[in-house]
Amino acid sequence: MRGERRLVIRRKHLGIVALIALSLIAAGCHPLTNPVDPNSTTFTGERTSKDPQDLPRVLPEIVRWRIVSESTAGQMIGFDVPADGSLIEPRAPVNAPQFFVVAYFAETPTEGAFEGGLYVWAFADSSGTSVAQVNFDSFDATTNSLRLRVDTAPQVARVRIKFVDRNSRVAGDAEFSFLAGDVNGDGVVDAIDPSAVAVYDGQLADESVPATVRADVNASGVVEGAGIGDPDYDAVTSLAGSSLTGIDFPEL
Ligand SMILES: [Ca+2]
Ligand SMILES: [Ca+2]
Repeated sequence: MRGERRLVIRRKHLGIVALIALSLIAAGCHPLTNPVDPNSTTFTGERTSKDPQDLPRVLPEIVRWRIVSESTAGQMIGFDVPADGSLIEPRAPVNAPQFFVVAYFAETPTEGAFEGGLYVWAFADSSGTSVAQVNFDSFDATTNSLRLRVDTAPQVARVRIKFVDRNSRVAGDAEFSFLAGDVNGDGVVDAIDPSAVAVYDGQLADESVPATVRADVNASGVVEGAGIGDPDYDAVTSLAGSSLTGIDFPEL
């Protein structure tokens, strides 16, 4: 499934447009015509092009991606998403909404930088019919990060997400996978995964020890998985048999 949404962050945009229009009127300019031939030797203006690569990038580059989930204690805990697509998100959180994907921009987006931009996503599962929705959640000006909420996150899927600006220039993209119960991250849920939970039984999910976050399969904030009857252990055993084998990353 592929989807896309317009970026809807607007800050004083209408005011800026009005200001520019008034300035052009005051200067006697008309913004829609250019009397100078761009191919003449006297042309000093900036050439325009339909090729996005020739246009400036409006949105800053995205330099970091994370996937996080809110624990029952209210903490946002998760993982950095490496560029090689190797991250497998193993959790099946008890809380809803389930997951947030966070994109960190290299610098503060300029006024109106989000105007006309898009984020695009695609999910692929074994049947090709994953129906997850990705919705804008918030923008944090302190960390220059934009947070997307993944509703009805699939338990087995390959995912791609991309941001493009109004010039169709890519600000950044990410790929990762969901495989609930794959605590050791090898792409299958089998008999090894419950033992990977049991190792961390009783420990808090701690980002400085990513294996504890992986073992906290229900994202409660603590690993409860010594054996049968413990929530994280039971969650993994109930998911045994699922796999990412044969599922390719979708096109965007
Ligand atoms: Ca596994
Ligand atoms: Ca837990």
